[in-house]
Amino acid sequence: VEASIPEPQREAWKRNQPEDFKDKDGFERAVVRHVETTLARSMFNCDESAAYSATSLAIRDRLITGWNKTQQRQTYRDAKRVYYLSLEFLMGRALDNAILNVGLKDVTKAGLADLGFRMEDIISQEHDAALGNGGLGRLAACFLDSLASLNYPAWGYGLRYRYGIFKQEIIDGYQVEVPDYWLDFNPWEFPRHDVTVDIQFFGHVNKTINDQGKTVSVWEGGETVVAVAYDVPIPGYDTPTTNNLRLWSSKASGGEFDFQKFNNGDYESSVADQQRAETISAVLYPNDNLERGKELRLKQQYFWVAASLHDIVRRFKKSKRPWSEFTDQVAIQLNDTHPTLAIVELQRILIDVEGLEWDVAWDLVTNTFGYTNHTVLPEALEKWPVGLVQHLLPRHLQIIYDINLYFLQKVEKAFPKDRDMLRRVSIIEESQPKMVRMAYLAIVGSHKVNGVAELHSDLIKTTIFKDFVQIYGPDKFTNVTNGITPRRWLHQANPRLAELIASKCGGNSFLKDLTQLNRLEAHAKDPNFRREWAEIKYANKVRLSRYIKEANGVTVNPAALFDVQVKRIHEYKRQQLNIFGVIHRYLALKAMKPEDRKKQLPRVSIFGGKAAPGYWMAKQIIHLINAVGAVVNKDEDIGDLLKVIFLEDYNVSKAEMICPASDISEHISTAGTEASGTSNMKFVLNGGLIIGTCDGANIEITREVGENNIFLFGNLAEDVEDLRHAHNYGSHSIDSDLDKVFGEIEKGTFGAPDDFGALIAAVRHHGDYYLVSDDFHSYIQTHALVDEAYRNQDEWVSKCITAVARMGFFTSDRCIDEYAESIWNVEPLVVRE
Ligand code: 4GP
Repeated sequence: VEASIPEPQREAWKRNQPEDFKDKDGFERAVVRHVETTLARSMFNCDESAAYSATSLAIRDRLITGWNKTQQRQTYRDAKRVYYLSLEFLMGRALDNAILNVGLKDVTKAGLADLGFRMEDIISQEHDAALGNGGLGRLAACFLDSLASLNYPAWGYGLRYRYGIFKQEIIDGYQVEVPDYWLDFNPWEFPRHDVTVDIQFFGHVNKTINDQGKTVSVWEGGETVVAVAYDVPIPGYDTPTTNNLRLWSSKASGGEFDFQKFNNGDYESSVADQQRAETISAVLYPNDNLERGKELRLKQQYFWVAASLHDIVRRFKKSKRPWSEFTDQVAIQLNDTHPTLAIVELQRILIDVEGLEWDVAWDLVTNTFGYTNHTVLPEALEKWPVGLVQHLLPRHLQIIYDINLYFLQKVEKAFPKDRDMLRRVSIIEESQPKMVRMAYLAIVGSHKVNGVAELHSDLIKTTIFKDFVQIYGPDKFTNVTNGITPRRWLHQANPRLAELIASKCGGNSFLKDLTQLNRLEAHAKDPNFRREWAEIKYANKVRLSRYIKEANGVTVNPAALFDVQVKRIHEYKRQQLNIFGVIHRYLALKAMKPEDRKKQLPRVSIFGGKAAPGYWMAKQIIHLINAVGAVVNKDEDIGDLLKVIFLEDYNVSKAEMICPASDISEHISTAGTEASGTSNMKFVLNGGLIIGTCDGANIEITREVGENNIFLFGNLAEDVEDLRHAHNYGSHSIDSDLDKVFGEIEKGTFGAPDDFGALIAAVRHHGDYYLVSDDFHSYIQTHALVDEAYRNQDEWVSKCITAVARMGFFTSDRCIDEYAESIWNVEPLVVRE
């Protein structure tokens, strides 16, 4: 308010508002101006990278005006806002998305052509913003796109990691990690050096008597680190709404470094303090579905949560409303348990700083938060040692103990006969050392808990959170099946298919209302439409084949069936099942007479994905895939019939090229382990079929597209426990075909067998926890069905078209509307231009 221009001078501002360019000439003027003034270059030294920079800056100018107006509108109307707290936002590239969302595709394409560039080349100059590991982070990015596209007043809050997910190199078949320094030139962020928050760590708690004679806790001492805001504009599709993603960066308090120490000659320690502060936001932890319990990670969590809450509370207080209206103004969603400390921090602010009574404060807190669970894997459930929390956040630990005390008192009253219940549900696990169970804290501190697909939401209610359903009743637990943004995952990734679809769906409105895809169904058997459809798929496969040639040096036949599994490498996702299946296929081909072999359908098995650097088994899987590829790809008996490709450094922009080129993709997790999966949706939406287990969103995809348009196999979630039990206590006989595969590996066909011993032993000797052997036969048989179905191309293409026509449900727009209605109670802000 203090910085606002007085009324009499505002006329001059209004007269001089920057004008948005709308046509090609305006675009070109903006690009040339940025090349010459912002970049200080000219037509004599403008390479593609400079053209990318200038194009981004030109488009960015457009975004900023929309962004400013959105912020003004949201402040003015002061409606309830939703805050999405996520430690990961896997955004990918921004330029292409921004061009599409502001409706300047044609203008940009034509303008760049005039200036001597191809739009595709310029777009591919951009480095991915890779501030996430996998599904959880990419979901957050899709949600931001939908929130803006649907005009919700929403903010994302995250950390501005200096290093995002590492870059993967494959050297001699092994994964090697290389740092990803992505901030060299990033036109998509705005440092807000005026928006900072002091964040306290360590110290101690004193009790004092305040003015009103009340005993209050004061958290004192310790050290302070400064959070600086960096804002990233999030443009909605075909709407003036441009929301904000605020990422926090850490820096030392008191400026660059401590001048006192510096002047006293203690250079090293003055610089060391500064570096220690900056370390907090330096690097993304590279684990997917795994928590490691490192102190720095807890520091990151508190740093981010405290800065975000400070911002949220400040914005609320600006409206001068009473605290009782807090939940009419604010909804906060916790993306997994990583931001759970926000619950404790808000309670602390309300009772220690704002002086509210515990119960009044706690009521506000629980009505503010919603918690989304993304996994049932035990190794992913966050727990922090009590001692560590005590040391780092002494006041927060006290509050956690109080939350737990009041909670357990209620439980005891409601379940007086179940003594063990208290031990089971306590937020503090009475182990050695004692641990804070973050998921339980998140449940107790939220009004809604949701899973991310129907099966998953049912499973959390019957397994990990069973007792809490008893305590709170079933209504606190709900499901919001995941979705994806069709803007990026159809229009941007597959422009030709999007155009073909638009020709049958009455233009691009399906991008805003994906259920309109159902108009395609009428054309599923139209030979002309099928031909056009198949041509686009083929062209996308040609593009991927070229990339494979360039990246892997292997020539693949684009007419072959492309079989793709790209996602994080994880035992539960079972890339090992896939590669064992590939070996089985190879052996079968080798055993055939040449004349029979000729009749087989050619296949390209494509893998991609990163393993967490500390996940040894996952790295063994990568090595086996590459070892098999090295043998198969140069086997002259086999030729085009089978190729095995591992694509290095799988990321969002590569996914945009890979999804449109797939015929069949693999979503083959052990039933009950994959919470939802979202790439399954991307592949189907791009006109590929999927082979999958009855797991996660595969089940709902089947419901939507129909059983004839998906290849399901394997054991069901309800049988997994019994099977595991039988492995451990009965005799576990290995599937005979799988045994042959193991025999071949052990013969040394794919290099030193010792390298792969652990993968085999996991199945043979260590209980086959992921049911690889149990599902192997059904997996192989189902792949035979895939081959058979693919031979009938007309039928196959019809299936693909039908499946796409029925994918409307899986847009993230539907998810966001569901969250808004059933969890956040927020409404879109109607935009009156
Ligand atoms: C992932 C789940 O593994 C995946 O099934 C789901 O689709 C995705 O979240 C989004 O909900 N979980 C993680 C994680 O990425 O680190 O727990």
